[in-house]
Amino acid sequence: MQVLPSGTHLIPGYLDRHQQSQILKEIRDIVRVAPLYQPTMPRTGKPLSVQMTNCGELGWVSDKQGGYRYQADHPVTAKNWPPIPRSLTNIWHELASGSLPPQACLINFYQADAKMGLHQDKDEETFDEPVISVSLGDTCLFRLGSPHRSGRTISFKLHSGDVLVLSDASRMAYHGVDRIYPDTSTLLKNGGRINLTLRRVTKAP
Ligand code: MD3
Ligand code: FE
Repeated sequence: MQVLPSGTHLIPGYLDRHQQSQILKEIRDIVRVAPLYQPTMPRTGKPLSVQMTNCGELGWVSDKQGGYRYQADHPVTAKNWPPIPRSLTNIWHELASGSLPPQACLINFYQADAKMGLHQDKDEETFDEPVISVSLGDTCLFRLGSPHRSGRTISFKLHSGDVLVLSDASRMAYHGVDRIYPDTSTLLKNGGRINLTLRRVTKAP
């Protein structure tokens, strides 16, 4: 068995198939009003391979001009993000007990060739609360390091229904998605992987 860095809690199969389908249906409703878009890198304008949208009062966005940031509106439609479904806020309160409710839920969609380079999540004003990640659809190879870019990393798979909680030391850990394993889940009709990350963004008032 693999030892995860302190503050990392992986809960394999936290969501059963019925719960996964229910959440997927809610995500499809969200994507209908807040369509997936292709974010681009700050300065270079190079597209990320992952398509994104959000729900919640704030959403994470990135483009050439404005860089990485949180904002209340969709960058293409200019409409406010739809609310985070109860099914997801419930998971947050089950696993991040005592935290205020999540403000942001980033929805990442990976097709077979998409990946996410090693990075830290540091666009939030506060790092005191955990980040909670929900995986749906095809399996991925996830890589988790330390708060130092050159630190050692461990790799493990994330399967549909797995939930990962990153708190304390692991909240600032470098992490990324090295690859998607196509056709490893039947949850999404046309394949691919969805990752949902629930976060607090602003400092408590
Ligand atoms: C470790 N997403 O959206 S989720 C991201 O699978 C992101 O889509 C990946 O990295 C994905 O920023 C990984 C697991 C995850 C999320 C946030 C973390 C791991 C984390 C924050 C700190 C440390
Ligand atoms: Fe991240």
